[in-house]
Amino acid sequence: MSRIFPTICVLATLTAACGTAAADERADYNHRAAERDVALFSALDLNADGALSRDESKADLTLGPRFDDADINRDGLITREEMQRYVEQRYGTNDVKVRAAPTPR
Ligand SMILES: [Ca+2]
Ligand SMILES: [Ca+2]
Repeated sequence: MSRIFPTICVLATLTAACGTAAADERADYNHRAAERDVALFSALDLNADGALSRDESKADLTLGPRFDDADINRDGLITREEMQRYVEQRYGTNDVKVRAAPTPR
């Protein structure tokens, strides 16, 4: 018994450390994925109206199929607010912000 207890303690410590590392990796992955979606939103908004139409979103093979998930009110446009909410819900992060639309030229 006295020899087993230290081994159990070491295993418990290693397990906890692995769990923390896995959680950190997941958080990093989610943060990068959120940044990618936010960058896509800006890049695909070709007419710079601050919203993505279904046609604009089709230019990206990963965002197009998720259009309906992000278009919360189903009006055929993903607004900045909808994209912000989508990113927060999908990736569990609120530290990646959808930027305002650039000033039209
Ligand atoms: Ca647009
Ligand atoms: Ca919408």
